[in-house]
Amino acid sequence: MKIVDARVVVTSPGRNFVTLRIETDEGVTGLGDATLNGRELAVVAYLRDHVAPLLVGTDPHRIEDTWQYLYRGAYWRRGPVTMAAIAAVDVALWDIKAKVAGLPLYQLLGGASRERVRTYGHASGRDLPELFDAVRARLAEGYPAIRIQTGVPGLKLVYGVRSGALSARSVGPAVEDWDTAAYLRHLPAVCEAVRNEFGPDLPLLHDAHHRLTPSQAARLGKDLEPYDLFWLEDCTPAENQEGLRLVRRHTTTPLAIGEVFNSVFDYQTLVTEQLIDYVRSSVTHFGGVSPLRRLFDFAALYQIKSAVHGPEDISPVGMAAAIHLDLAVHNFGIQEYAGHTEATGAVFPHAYTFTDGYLHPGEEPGLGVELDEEAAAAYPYEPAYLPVNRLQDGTVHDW
Ligand code: CS2
Ligand code: MG
Repeated sequence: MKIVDARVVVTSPGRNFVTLRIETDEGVTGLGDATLNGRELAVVAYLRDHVAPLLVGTDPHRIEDTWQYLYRGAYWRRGPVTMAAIAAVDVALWDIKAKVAGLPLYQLLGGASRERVRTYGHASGRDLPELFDAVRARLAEGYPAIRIQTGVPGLKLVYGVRSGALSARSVGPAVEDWDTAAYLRHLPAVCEAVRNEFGPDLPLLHDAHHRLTPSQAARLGKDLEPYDLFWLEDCTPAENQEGLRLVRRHTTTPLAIGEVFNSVFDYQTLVTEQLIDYVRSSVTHFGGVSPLRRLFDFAALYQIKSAVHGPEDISPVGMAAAIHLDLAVHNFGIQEYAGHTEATGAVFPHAYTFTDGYLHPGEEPGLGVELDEEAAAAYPYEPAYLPVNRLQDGTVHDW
């Protein structure tokens, strides 16, 4: 079997998605997600101009060799653009291999380790009544766990809250405002109110979105201990992996990190020193199914679990790959699932199901996702940026 074509399809059914389609001389095709929110066209160029020509004529079954060829052969290793491009190739080749085998991808990853995949959904509100309504809505949809994000008194636009657009469709980035002291004062009271309203058992998650120093993160983790969070996510920018030592010394609140990581080396200290409890990378941003499975196996040595990143900017192709992995790996933790628009579902018909808060990849051979290119053509790319965060004095802060 030989690859005869590798094409990049950009479509924007509500938000931009970048998809790689690989075609073989035996008519079997594979799909891979290459969406990098806010920098999509960089990955398009990387794939279209530098990778696709190298794939034509190669054997699609040689997934590991192709991965190593693209990773080591580029010389300039790692980084979100490179690894999203390599991920798309890796996933498309796994899609092809599983289709040829006539098996859903999870069967090639060791088969099912569970019956279904537990998810968590997003609930946010500018104030408590709005937040409570959102939690109730997620509970009504069956979510077994819920991430809570809230406005902060005195701030206009805050990450994760309805008016804080995730992928602002604008000429330039929306500007959100931030005040760490106000946030640190406010969040514990929000968690206490949610616990009082919804009880002690509902698994609650919160995403600090990289905004705290290690000592501020330590303080917040400690302040939230009475509310028994399932996790506190991205509590501090974790490129400084050693910073998590300080946090871990002061709090037992479980920690989740890694959605912006694209290499196992980004996690090395965090995992070997057990500084975190969940690894958050997505298939799309970590180089594909092949390296993400290796990360999960590495994390398992330290009793750390998977928690694949799954917001709306991971396409149904990337989501399907994640769900196959989630079903198969032993140290599965939880899967983020924000769902997609109806238009996205029409562009990417898929076999995976979301039922009462749990996902299943389905039994279709391969990933179980198709790309309707006619439908995709109706949604041309639109420039879109992620917001930028500024402190009250105008200083750029982590978003
Ligand atoms: C967030 C993401 O889902 C999460 O945990 O951190 O929504 C993140 O803000 C977006 O993926 C950025 O594109
Ligand atoms: Mg996050």
